[in-house]
Amino acid sequence: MALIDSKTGNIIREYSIDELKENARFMRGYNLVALHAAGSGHSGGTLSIMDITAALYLRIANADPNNALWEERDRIIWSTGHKAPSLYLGLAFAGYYPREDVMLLRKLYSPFQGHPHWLKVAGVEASTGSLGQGLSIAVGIALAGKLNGKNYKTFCIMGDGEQQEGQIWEAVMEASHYQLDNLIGIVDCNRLQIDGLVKDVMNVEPLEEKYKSFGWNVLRIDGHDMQRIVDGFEKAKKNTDGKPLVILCDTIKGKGVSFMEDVAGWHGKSPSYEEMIKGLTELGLNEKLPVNDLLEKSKTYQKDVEKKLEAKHPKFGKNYWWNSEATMKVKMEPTRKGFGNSLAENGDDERIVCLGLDISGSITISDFYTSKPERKKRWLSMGIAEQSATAAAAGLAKEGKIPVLGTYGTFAAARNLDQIRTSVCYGNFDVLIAGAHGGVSVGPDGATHQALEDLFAMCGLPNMSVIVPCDAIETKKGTTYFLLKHFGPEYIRFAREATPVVTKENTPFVFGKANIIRLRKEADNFVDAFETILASEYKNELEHLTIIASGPMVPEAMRAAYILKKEFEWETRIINMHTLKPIDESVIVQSAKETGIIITAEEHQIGALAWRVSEIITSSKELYGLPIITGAIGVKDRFGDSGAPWELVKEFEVSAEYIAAKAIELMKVKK
Ligand SMILES: Cc1ncc(C[n+]2csc(CCOP(=O)(O)OP(=O)(O)O)c2C)c(N)n1
Repeated sequence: MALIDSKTGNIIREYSIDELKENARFMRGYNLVALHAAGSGHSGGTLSIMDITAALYLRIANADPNNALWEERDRIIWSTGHKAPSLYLGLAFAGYYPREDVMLLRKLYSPFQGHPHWLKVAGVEASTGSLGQGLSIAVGIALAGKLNGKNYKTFCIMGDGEQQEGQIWEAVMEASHYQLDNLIGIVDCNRLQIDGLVKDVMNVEPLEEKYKSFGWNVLRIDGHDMQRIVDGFEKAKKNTDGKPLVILCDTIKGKGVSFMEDVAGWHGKSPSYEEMIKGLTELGLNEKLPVNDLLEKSKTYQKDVEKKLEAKHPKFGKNYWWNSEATMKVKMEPTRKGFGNSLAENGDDERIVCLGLDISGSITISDFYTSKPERKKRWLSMGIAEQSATAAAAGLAKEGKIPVLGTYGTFAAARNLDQIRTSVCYGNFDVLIAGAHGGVSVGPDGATHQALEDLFAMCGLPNMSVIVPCDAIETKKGTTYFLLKHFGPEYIRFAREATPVVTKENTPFVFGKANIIRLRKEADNFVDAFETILASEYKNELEHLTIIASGPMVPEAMRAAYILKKEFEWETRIINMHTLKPIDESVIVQSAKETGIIITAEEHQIGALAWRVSEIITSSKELYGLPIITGAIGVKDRFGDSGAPWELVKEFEVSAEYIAAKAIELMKVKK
């Protein structure tokens, strides 16, 4: 069977092996153009899975593109959400929507998010992006199929690196226990993951024996030989012996584009224009795709996005955006660099061990050993297995080590939350956890990769200490403090994107004590216009209002203070609350009393900072009866979105302009 008209039962179209090959080739071409237009994304894994995608969506799976929720359809779950462009193209080629729509990949407000969301695109069966969860979803769908007496098959596409997630093996057990012979696992065995070869990062082989020993049927095929793919899938669809079946597909990462093939560096990279053309030429498609029209579609959409964003952004007398004019000039550097710099500088202490979670270069944890190969013996690659690595870190700490682990904030502080709570915090172990790529400004990867709730949990855990540094320099200071001067569970949260550097080497940094930042004068460089003083040494200057900010919101608060001074002559007290736990209570109480207006600013769901500040204000005897006006800037109870980092800062209303607009609103009610 294949693509079916669900009303009549007639087959819409049948594809021969040669036609499937040809479609896979074109899908690879569209993939390159979409990734180039997006300016980010995953080239390697989308190309390795493309032949399988073509076979599944055009010939193997029963589906009706005009009735995406047809009850009898086969379900396809993409556990490897980062291969979303292949999924989108599979659906487009099957006729769910025009192929050119995929050119909106990873753009703001677009249904074609960096990782698939089933509520946004017809034909997408599950929202994924956090690896290791798809097979469990597939087990649920297959179980429901059995319970409901349905004949559909459930396919689940996984990566070989992804097999390192323990949850996969829980689902493998469940499928076998419930005799789910309506479930077909597919593993894209391209032998690479982000940090290198799967066998070096954390060996998962022999997969065949492993699946068999869990009671599964196993097929191993060449994932680029269309005839074998189709034969394998047809055999799998006939599987009815009470055992689930997995197809291990041997593939090449980057398949079809010579300079991408087998190169780990192409995992999460998109091609430049020249690389796209080179790739299309190799695929024999340079003259065959409407490249200019496709790129035009993406550009036109992008222009509309920018217009929409600009229309909603609060307006002032002039443009105060970063580097818009000489006085707004700042140096931008990714905060994550400070983390790597500290590990590189302080890693000689033999007690320090760093645990890699397969995203080591990007979050800079690998700087621990890059220029000091002798430290490699203290580098523990744990694979994509955040939960086990967290508890292993507790074990290492118990035996006197100082373990450091880090990954995206969502996977560093949510995926493994119970392990942090019970194994690390309850035991009160000296484990440093880095939540990298925090906030919406991680950008086009979208909602699944944007840590917006991590600080609720981390600040809520007894024994945990939390630092949210405002720039690369402060990230280095915070990391060094946690590493060498502090004992206990520690969470440091920093961003991916380059953000303004607003502190200097000699700026005070005292754990648990906030800094006060004041705009003093006009200067050539934005940062030089400000003075920073340790809060405990600050004398009241009768400012009109206070902004309490943490992380990358500190530079935004400084810009807001600049806007308010220029436009209204108002003086703002900015508090850099770099330590969220333990929070500096006295500066909050003092500033509430002295300025009467407190605005909090956090790149997080509103509350990690705002609610704590409110609680301190409302419960402080010193403030009883005083009219304190408060406002909160942060994400308003929504999931993130794909988009460029600074677009998201605007869309999620966490820019200086939103802080300034809030200040104007509150100043109107201040007596
Ligand atoms: C829970 C979780 N941890 C980490 C990541 C970040 N990440 C995205 S892709 C990837 C590597 C996946 O490797 P593999 O499964 O082999 O996929 P492929 O090489 O085929 O792209 C990682 C670690 C994630 N998305 N989810």
